[in-house]
Amino acid sequence: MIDRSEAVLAIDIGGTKIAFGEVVGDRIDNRRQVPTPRSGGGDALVDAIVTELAGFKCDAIALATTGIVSDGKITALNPITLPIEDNYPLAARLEAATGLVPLVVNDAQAAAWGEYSYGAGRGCRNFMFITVSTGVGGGVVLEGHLQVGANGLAGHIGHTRVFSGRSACGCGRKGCLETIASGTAIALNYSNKVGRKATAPEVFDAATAGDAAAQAVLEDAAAALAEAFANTVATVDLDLVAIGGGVGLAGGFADRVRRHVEAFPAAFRRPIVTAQAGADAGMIGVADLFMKKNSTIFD
Ligand code: BMX
Ligand code: ZN
Repeated sequence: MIDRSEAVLAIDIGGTKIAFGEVVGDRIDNRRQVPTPRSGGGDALVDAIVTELAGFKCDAIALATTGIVSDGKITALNPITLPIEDNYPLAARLEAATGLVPLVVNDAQAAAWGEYSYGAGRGCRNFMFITVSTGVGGGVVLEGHLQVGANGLAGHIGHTRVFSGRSACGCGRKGCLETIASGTAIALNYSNKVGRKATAPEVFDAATAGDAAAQAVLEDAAAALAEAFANTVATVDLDLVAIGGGVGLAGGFADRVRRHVEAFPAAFRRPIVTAQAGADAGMIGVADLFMKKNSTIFD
């Protein structure tokens, strides 16, 4: 058991679930989760969180959330992942409901900090974490500083464009990485190819069983991710990249990406490793950021 007086109550808001846990360092206690309300906007999200808070005793709250976070407000870049009004004042509404001042950080940025501090990125100077899940998210740590960016957009690699993809992305662009490599895209692209509905786990099972269409969809996703990695390496010169999320950690996926990266010219090649903190990296990262929030890690 962890000492609750030292714990931060960490909350991770995703498109399908909200996870809660009491965090000290990289240890999580009292972990639980509830479904994300998909209608009712930001107020429904806050109500769901406040209801669950009754089961916790922490007097410090830190939130990792899908979407662009700027100044405690969240905006969905891809509203298909989380339908919420623009600039929803999540921090202010939670403060009004609880009397506690929360820290709010993008989920992939928080997870990047969690992996950098306690997981696959330990010892790196320039590190990127990429989550391949409902969407494709990312976070970058340069010289020990988490990059949030001028408007909270830093690390959103899922909305960079690779190859000449034409599919419409929920963010309003065409051909984003997220339209090729996210769990949502893998399920949709395979379903369109074979003419019946399939989920991302079913695509992985079909690929393992030798289904050529499933293998092609996963290969396209891995190739697109590898290109996006190389673009980022060329921009900020990373030491290594960690890949996580339900799809990123699924059987053989990181190896597929690695094979593409290994075919690049040496200057663009970097080690691709799998994330170590699994689904909890966002909660661990945001709790750590909360503890250090008066330091200079955000600079
Ligand atoms: C989307 C975007 C990112 C997020 C990423 C992964 C929204 C609501 N989210 O690109 O902010 O980091 O998905 O999110 O626009 P996840 O929910 O799939 O983990
Ligand atoms: Zn996009």
